[in-house]
Amino acid sequence: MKPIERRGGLPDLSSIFLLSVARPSQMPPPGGPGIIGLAGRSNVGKSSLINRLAGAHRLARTGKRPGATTYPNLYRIQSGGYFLDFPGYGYMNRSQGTRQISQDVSTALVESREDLMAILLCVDIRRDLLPADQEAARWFLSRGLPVALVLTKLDTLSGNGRTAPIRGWKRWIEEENADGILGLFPVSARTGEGIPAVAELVEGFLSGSGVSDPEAIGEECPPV
Ligand SMILES: Nc1nc2c(ncn2[C@@H]2O[C@H](COP(=O)(O)OP(=O)(O)O)[C@@H](O)[C@H]2O)c(=O)[nH]1
Ligand SMILES: [Mg+2]
Repeated sequence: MKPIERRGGLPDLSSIFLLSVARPSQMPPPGGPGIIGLAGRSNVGKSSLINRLAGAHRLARTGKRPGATTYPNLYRIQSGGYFLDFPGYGYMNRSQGTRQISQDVSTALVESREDLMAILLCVDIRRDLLPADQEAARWFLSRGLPVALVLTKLDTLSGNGRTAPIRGWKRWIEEENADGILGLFPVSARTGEGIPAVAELVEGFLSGSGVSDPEAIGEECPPV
């Protein structure tokens, strides 16, 4: 794979939208470049994060309407790799049937794609630790997938307001004591704060180096 180029010191993750994946057979054949999954409740800022990482405004559709994304959306990172944006869990306004189908596709992809390298599990920094988020993290980990906890919308909280949620998640990571947890990544897609750490993480996985020292990543967190 050709090395990921850097723009002003940041990995260049420019991407194009490929397709909404209704069936696993629509995915690129296995054995190609790695895939980075994004998961989280709907409206948490997954699409905005992709846009920010890719350096594009309108690549992934963002909006306030929960559940607007039914199927996982696949983006190709030009320098090699993919973003796979899973539909938000916890949305209520889809028919049971559609919800079931889209979950089945997501589950099938998580269980079958060995080229899925890591999950960016997005959590709104203003929300408490919700059972759905904790269960999702455990589920990905149980399938051997490393999970980075991305705390989104960092700009909505001031320095002091950030302390409690970051502490809460740090405590949870300690209690969980799972090898695959890559650390906490507070970010704002709006201001770009925290984005370089996530871009470096993505680049690390796509260039095959993965993350050998999770402690090094933990230090990217603002001091609490
Ligand atoms: N303040 C703030 N709002 C954000 C941020 N990221 C996303 N949003 C807003 O949150 C809403 C949902 O974002 P979206 O990316 O569509 O979430 P998704 O459903 O997880 O893909 C939109 O109104 C975004 O403008 C952020 O970093 N800061
Ligand atoms: Mg979205």
